[in-house]
Amino acid sequence: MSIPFTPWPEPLAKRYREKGYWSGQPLVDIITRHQATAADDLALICGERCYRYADLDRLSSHLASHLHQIGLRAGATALVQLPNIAEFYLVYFALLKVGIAPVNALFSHNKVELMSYVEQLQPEVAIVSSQHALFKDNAFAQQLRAICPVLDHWLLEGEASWAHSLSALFDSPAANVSATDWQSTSPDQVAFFQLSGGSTGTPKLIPRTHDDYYYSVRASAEICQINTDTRYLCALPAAHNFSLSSPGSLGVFYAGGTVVLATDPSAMTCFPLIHKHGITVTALVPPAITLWLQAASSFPDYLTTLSVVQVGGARLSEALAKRIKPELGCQLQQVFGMAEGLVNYTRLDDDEWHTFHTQGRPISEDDEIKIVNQAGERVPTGEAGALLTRGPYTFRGYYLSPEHNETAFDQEGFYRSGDVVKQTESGYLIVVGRDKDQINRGGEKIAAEEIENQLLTHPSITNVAIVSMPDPIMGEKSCAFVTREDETLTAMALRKYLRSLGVAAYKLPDHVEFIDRLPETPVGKIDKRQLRQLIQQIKFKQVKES
Ligand code: OOB
Repeated sequence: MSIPFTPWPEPLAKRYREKGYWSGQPLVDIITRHQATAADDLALICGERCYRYADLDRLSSHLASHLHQIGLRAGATALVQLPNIAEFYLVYFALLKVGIAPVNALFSHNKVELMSYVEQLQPEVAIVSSQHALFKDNAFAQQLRAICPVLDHWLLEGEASWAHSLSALFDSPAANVSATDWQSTSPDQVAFFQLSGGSTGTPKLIPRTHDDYYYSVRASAEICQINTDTRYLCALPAAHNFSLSSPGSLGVFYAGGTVVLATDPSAMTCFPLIHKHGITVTALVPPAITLWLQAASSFPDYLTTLSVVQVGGARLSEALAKRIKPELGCQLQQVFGMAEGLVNYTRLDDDEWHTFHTQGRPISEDDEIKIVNQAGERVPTGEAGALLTRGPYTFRGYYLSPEHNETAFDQEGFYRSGDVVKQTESGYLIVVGRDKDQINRGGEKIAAEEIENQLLTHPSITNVAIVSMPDPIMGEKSCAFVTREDETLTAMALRKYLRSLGVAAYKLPDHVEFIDRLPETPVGKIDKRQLRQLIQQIKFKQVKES
């Protein structure tokens, strides 16, 4: 049984193979390749726990044997939700070994997101943590089971009695199962699912094949000059495409370096870890960089080993970009990527202009970039337009979403990223805006339509539009413009309502404006441009008055 996905057209697939991008290796090769030569090298540090490459391989095989023993086979899917702990990688590699494709939900995800993933994927196994409020008892697990009758197996990290303990499954292999019994999926098939930031009503899943993802990991490790001496601090959510593969922990494992896990990207958490473990590289979103810059002078000597800090996920201002070297003492690398595929990096030997002013250039010479105007025609170099892309590691279709895929791709199979960019003569991209209906809250993506749909289920709300508003730290925050039937409905009640539905906390509107009527465009659509201007005026007035 194989997992359905939209394949690349054969001529392109042939080209990607011939050029060596698609190597025909399964993703788990990232750790198994070290067993002959570097099994004893330090791979992962999580708190006081240290894992060598041999340990990653052995422990993930133990879990793989249990997954096999309970009857799970290649072609199945899994729901995984774990915080930044070593088990995240052990589980990931175990699932890859037996050919079960996981979706790795963010730990900040809540009922709404998990229900949507489970509904779409129909996983047979869920691996979750009792640290998460949803899994303190089995009530929510039963709700998931109700929408997914095949979800028979629950493995729980942490203390709770209602499911099998995950940690026990690492202790020893299952009886009568050996590594020759199980098999990963074929390298040209789906390895796992990435999460789309989304701009539609339901969160979309991105099938990633072994071939395409492994290429992006190898090429990223090379561009970022990762080697056995690299000590990478993973401070963003481990499942995010940036911290997983750009080059992320997988790039570091591939190159034989060491990954150190941080629970969160705050300076208070990260600076002592950098100091203690001699961290050389890390990846951050712009709001975290702002906080690091504020804290750095109070911690002299803590960051001396740090040589590169990557910043991506949202636009980094030039002003911040220029402060990184003098104040943190390390080099900046800008990263503009997406879970759907395309990743751009400024190169470590770029001049200052490219490093400060651009968001980098694509990984591959076979990443095809199209920048078009509203009529869909290519714009001249240097002019802004909508970014479309296709290439050896950019997906060709969201999971089981034929209708949405019709509009998400153009006739030639280029993915419409929803970003508005300019390309320099030197081939670098500058992100200037967005034409997708999404709020980028400091790297966390909110699909406006998803939250609007949730709010429209409230009996007192007659209409709603979610737009971004500028924020000095987060870059953007979210603002809901609401028309209501009941004048007593408050912003607090509305947020409470969303929380009761189980929407992830970061998606709750930061600000609510009640309004008599939502402005419309000449064709009768809600005029979000006008609303974005309106909230800026309101905020500006409030600042002036205070
Ligand atoms: C990364 O991935 P996603 O899937 O969470 O978000 C992708 C979107 C992009 O389409 C763009 O709108 C925005 O996030 N974005 C940036 C950016 N990096 C991402 N906007 C401006 N400047 C940047 N440097 O965010 C992601 C995936 C892999 C590597 C890095 C980031």
